[in-house]
Amino acid sequence: MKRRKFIKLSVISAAGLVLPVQLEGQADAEPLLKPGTFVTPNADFYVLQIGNPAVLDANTWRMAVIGLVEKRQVLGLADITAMESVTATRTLKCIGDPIGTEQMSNAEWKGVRLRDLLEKVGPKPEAKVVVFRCADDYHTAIPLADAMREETILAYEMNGEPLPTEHGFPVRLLNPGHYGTKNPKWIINIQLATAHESYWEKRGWDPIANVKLATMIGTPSGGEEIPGGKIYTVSGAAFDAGNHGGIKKVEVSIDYGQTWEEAEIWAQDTSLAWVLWKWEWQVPEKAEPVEIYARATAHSGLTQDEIGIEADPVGATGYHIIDASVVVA
Ligand SMILES: Nc1nc2c(c(=O)[nH]1)N[C@H]1C(S)=C(S)[C@@H](COP(=O)(O)O)O[C@H]1N2
Ligand SMILES: [Mo]
Repeated sequence: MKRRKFIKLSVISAAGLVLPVQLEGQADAEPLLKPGTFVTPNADFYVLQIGNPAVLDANTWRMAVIGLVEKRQVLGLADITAMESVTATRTLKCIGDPIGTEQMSNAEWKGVRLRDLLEKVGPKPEAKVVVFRCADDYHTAIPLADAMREETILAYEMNGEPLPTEHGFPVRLLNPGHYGTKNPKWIINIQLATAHESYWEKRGWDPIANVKLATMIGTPSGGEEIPGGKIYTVSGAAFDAGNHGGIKKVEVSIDYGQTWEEAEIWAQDTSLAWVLWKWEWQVPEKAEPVEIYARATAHSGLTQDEIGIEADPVGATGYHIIDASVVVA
């Protein structure tokens, strides 16, 4: 067997406990990621935060918008839901997620444009960042220019329901192009400022947190036995959060990256959502171990590299590789 030229990624990170989902290891099982699971149900959406979820009461919740503004405001939930709403499909991914694990999910969100709210308060010219303080003592900041983008949303609904407690009820930020760290939940205070050092930056993580181009294999999972002599559907997701123009193609290799087969993209939305892909493999009738590689190419022309980096501190890169074995009855 050819040795893989691959640096093993570490699997534990400070920005999140990695809790791998237990999969049924059936070779003939339905793919884990398929068009029917393009939108992750709320109950299956990954959950990650520094402590316990904050439990807030919609009736008493207030959000102050303060700092370098012309006219500070204190808003209740009714003030926000009365504003013009937008809906969008958005994928969230944790910066601490080693490529291919489970800290990535996709939902349909409803909310308001953050810029509509910021225009109400009028940022002063010296304001450079928008700081979000949260009920669990988490805090993070984003550049004012990012906050003013049309796609930056304060969300209050997720898949047609009020934001579930664990996903930030009553209001969270959806900040396109950026890992979960820059998508604060349970927001209670928004402050315009000149600079801010955020919770995870103080602990060494990237203050920018741009999502990296990555592909994950959902099926098969590691160690699975794949029956030889049949067609097997390899499938997964790819995502660049729009940072490289969106996913152009996904390829799979079963010969350690010597040759690549193009996968079919069978579910997609804008580049701010993941794409789901599949590749029908005619499995040889020969019992042997196999390593399945997957990589994506973005519209910018960037193709993922085999050699990866660990998640800490800027987010993981490199191929997702699944070790499995072909079995013959
Ligand atoms: N208030 C608050 N918001 C937070 C966090 C947190 O600890 N507290 N964690 C962030 C991180 S690291 C991630 S990956 C996402 C996860 O969002 P989810 O739990 O809705 O999937 O929330 C982000 N927003
Ligand atoms: Mo995260």
